[in-house]
Amino acid sequence: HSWRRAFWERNRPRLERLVPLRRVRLADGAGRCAGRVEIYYQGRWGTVCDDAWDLADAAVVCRQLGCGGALEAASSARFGEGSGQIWMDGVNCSGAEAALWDCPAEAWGQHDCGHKEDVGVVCSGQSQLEPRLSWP
Ligand SMILES: [Ca+2]
Ligand SMILES: [Ca+2]
Repeated sequence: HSWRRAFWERNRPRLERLVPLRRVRLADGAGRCAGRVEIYYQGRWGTVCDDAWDLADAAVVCRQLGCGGALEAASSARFGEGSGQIWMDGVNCSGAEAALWDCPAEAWGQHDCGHKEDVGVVCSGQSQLEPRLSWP
């Protein structure tokens, strides 16, 4: 079905915004704006290796999540070891990218790491998106 492929290629940026094929979240931290960086890609959640991980990279994740600036770029699985794929390694953001996967890095899934090197971030912002479930 080449027409389908052509349609997809022509509309890819809009379609990916409607149906995100890649997502990012922070796991096992205090709230949704701190924790281990996890990336959803090809139907599976995975992690990011700490080789070259720094504050510029963390800033991109924090902005992408609507969590303000980055206070810390955590390495060595400070928020615990993830599981599954290690999707990114050698991440080298300038800090201006809209998404972590817009940053220069090794190819998806190419790494020389173990989960003991999973990265995390601590962002300055609090969750703006999650409803509060308790009374003040
Ligand atoms: Ca970096
Ligand atoms: Ca590496």
